[in-house]
Amino acid sequence: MSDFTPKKEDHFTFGLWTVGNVGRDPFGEPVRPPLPPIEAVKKLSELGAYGVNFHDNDLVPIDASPAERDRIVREFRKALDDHGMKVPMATTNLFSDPAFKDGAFTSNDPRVRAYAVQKTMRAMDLGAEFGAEVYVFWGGREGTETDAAKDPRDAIKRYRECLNFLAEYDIAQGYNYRFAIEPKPNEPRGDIYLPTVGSALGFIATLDRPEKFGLNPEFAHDTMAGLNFVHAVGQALDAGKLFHIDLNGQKPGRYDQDYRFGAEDLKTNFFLVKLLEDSGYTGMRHFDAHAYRTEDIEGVWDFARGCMRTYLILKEKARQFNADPEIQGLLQELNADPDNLGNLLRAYSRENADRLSAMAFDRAALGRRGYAYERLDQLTIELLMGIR
Ligand code: GLT
Ligand code: MN
Ligand code: MN
Repeated sequence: MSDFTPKKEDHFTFGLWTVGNVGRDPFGEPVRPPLPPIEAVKKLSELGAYGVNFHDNDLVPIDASPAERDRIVREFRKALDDHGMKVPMATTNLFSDPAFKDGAFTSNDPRVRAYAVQKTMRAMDLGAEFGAEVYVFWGGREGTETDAAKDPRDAIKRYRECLNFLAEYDIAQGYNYRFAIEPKPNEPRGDIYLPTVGSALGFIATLDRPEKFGLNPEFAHDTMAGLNFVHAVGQALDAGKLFHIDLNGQKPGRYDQDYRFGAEDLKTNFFLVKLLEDSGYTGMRHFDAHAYRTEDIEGVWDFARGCMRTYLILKEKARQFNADPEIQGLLQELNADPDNLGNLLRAYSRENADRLSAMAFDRAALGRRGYAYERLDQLTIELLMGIR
């Protein structure tokens, strides 16, 4: 039984923008002072995190001179080295600047699209300087409020061209990034292109180098749309496309809340952690979330501690679930296949088709069967509540 203290090998990471979130919202001003990136590195390392991720401008202010940029990079690298922290992922801010109000890669203005690609090239250079291996594309502004403005086929075509261009840039520079697309259904745009994991998977298949592209799904983004995030992650894993993951907390049907990981819907989060652990996913466990707006800096560190601790507790619960004789017995019964029919369906052959055609099924018996999912779910709930 672990004491749930995070360790480097747990691969927990935080965006600089997460612990650095100042608590601004559409109705209110910041409630916390900006957190210097070097402070974030120091404290997160102390708490047991493996690394930090950043947008280009989280680290280097957008109008910094080359000399300023060099100084910031130098000091940040020293802080990483001093505290044994990594930068496994990097990304571009293609959403804050008013220039991106009609989108970045999908804007109707070709100058904006060109600037967005240039800004991304520079941010890729910066990430590569720190050894980032995953590069995230969150197209927060890639969307519309009115479809009068843009044919969705044009938007998707422009998106594709920009990502193809950047993939070639990556190869020419020898960076070898894995590109991870992060879907979101809406907010800040009325509707965002590539709203779900499934739509991103479909889009990736149309790119010039689909093998370079995968997913960075986020718990809050599927949950706010009422979707089942565990299923989405399962599909990404099945496709070999889970390159990265954003973990946080969210209630369905709300704005993007980005709460502490596990703060909402423990059961779904349990199945999520179990899926990640059972699948042998080796990527980062990235928390893309922030402290409640009520918090001061102490509350921010409580938040960061909580994300990691809850993950580790759920991981221990997953281990218990997999070792629980009653639960495993039920699962074995449920999946029993005395007639070896799973094999029959594994691959088409003339012989299998003939065998299947000749089979008689007792439909009434199939309909009478009870699956005992009530028992199974109650056992899961009791395990989660800590009495098993
Ligand atoms: C922003 C967004 C996140 C994305 C970040 C990466 S930026 O915080 O809400 O979901 O993952 O660009
Ligand atoms: Mn995210
Ligand atoms: Mn979010």
